[in-house]
Amino acid sequence: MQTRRNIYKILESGGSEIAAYRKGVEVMKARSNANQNDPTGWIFQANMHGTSLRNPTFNQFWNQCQHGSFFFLSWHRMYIYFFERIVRAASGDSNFSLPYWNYSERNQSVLPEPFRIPADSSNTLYVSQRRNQINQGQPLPANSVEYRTALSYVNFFSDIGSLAPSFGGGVVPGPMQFANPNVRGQLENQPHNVIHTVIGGAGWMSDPLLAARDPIFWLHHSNIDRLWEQWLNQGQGRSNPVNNSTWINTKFVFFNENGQKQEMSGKDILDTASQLNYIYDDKPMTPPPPPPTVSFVAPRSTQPEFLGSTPEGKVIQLTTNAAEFSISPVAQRAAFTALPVENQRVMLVFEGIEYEKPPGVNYEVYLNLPDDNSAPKQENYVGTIGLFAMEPHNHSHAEEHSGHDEHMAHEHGNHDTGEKHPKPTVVLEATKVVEALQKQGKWSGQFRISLVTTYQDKPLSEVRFQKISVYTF
Ligand SMILES: [Cu+2]
Repeated sequence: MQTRRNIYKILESGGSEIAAYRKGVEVMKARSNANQNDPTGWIFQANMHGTSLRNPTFNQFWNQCQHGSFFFLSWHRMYIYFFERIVRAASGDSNFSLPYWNYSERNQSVLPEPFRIPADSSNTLYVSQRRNQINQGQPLPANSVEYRTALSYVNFFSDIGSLAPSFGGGVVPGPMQFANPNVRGQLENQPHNVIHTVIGGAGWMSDPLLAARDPIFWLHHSNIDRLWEQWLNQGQGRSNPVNNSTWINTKFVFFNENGQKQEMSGKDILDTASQLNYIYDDKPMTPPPPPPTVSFVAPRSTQPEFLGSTPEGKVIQLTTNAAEFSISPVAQRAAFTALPVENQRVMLVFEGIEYEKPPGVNYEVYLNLPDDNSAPKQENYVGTIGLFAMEPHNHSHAEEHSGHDEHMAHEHGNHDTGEKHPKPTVVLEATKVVEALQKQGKWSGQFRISLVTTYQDKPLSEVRFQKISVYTF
């Protein structure tokens, strides 16, 4: 049995994982340099997640990553499982397990030192294509690492077309690299997407076509995989979608440490210990701290009740680091000022999100901030929209490339404005903020929604929302 350990514990108490990871990454990079089509090479493995490179023989194995659907967690579990085996063999350390980075612990929110220092090419775990603040050792912003809200959702998935939030994402009929019409799963949005963009800035981790080239990608996904285990361990009805035959039976293709093709499907990865021979060092775990909202089973098939939205047909275009929108509940729901009714939930829905290339920012969402120009207050914080893996990738426009070039500018999406792309939706729950404001007598029934980028930087590409709506369950 292999144990995936906390990277900070490894740094404190010693362990062979970091040296083995260095060695493994080095060997894998050398393989890519010798033969770019070696499936156990560093770049090939990253291409399996995403790439703008094209190769007639290998296209079928590349660009497989699953985002925006209920395959998000299962596909990434399979992906890092085979990667871990490849590193183990390449490193020559048969005990190697992929560490995880638990950035949500306050004293562990700095990018672990081996990934930052030395900050040059002698360090195979360092890449310069990250946000400067992160490589300089600044802690990740506190809001960005919030995971308890995601873990509070009991339902793994939501149905096609439903606006209901879920832990693991929306149902899709089959694999889709960017399942954009869907509502993002809560764990995928935050912390997963948010952390990608916080680390990446204008660099690799913000872009699904380059993200897996950063050695920290794999520790981030090891942590997301661990949070899936934590979610299950909380019980109270939480379970994997074992009755959904699409989720259980859809096969994905990977390569093992010998470069042999391997197929895997949902039914092969339900129990990490008995099926994949690994556990996390915090299992069995004590339940995580109480979530900010009580456990919630979103009604999967009933549609929530519409309360209001920004003007229909007026696309929101964001090029700034902050913006504000007002929404008045529709007339017949004026009684909404009496919220909260017991068990009523309030959801902010950001529909039809779109950009041409990764914007490298996230928008934090605040509700009804005071008009005094003070810094955004935590009691008004609803959640963060993680702007990752949402752009309308259109591979047919990319050129054929035979070589690999890490710094190659690549075509993002399709600039033919006439074409309609399916666009993703993010749902953030505002119930606790509405309740808190009401308790203080500050709730007017109006929704004033503020969007603020985490580092006060502007998006690298215009971010568009079809509209922002408010719904209640
Ligand atoms: Cu990811």
